[in-house]
Amino acid sequence: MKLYHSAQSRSVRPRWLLEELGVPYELVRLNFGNQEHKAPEYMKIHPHGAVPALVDGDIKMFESAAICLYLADKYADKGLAPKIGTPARAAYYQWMVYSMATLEPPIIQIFMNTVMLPEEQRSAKAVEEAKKSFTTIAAVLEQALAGRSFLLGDQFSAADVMVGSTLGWAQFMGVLEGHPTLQAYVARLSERPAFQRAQVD
Ligand SMILES: N[C@@H](CCC(=O)N[C@@H](CS)C(=O)NCC(=O)O)C(=O)O
Repeated sequence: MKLYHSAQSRSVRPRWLLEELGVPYELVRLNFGNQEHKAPEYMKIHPHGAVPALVDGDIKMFESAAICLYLADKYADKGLAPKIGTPARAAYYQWMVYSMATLEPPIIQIFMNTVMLPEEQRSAKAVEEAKKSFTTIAAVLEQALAGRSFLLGDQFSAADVMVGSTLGWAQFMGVLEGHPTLQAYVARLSERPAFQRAQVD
């Protein structure tokens, strides 16, 4: 199994999950500076030339959430995805999709307009709108995490990898200020040895 990765990118998500699962895999580091992610051979694996991508035998796939869903099910015995058809599984799907469809977009908008874009292209209005949207999302997540260690309760799951890593990105931009439950959640996740192993360059 090969995971295509670049440091401090979304490929940390499946890398973290693989470390939690404790299964063997090969980490293939792509050097963005050398445009290795746009090489024709790699574009056959990820047609957008982005990370992460996973190759597992005949399977090749991309999208961090999809890869995490696949891995957690492939190693179901490790208990990082609830059983299909259970209430916990419903919540698990909900948070997995929420991480990408609802939580990540305002964070991307803030990142683009405070870090990524050249200064003359940044929009303060876009940042303000995204922060407003994030405030609503943060309230929903704070309620979901009130009195519990993880999104599904006491049991850590792949949903925590997706939501937690995305919140970690928000924290990097200072957006978690005033959200102590979310800060504590990110801190709790950051203490996990598997999380720390996934950050090593
Ligand atoms: N929705 C995708 C986003 C993938 C993505 O945009 N990855 C970034 C790194 S965080 C990338 O590889 N960017 C390089 C590029 O698109 O050229 C996922 O979650 O896997």
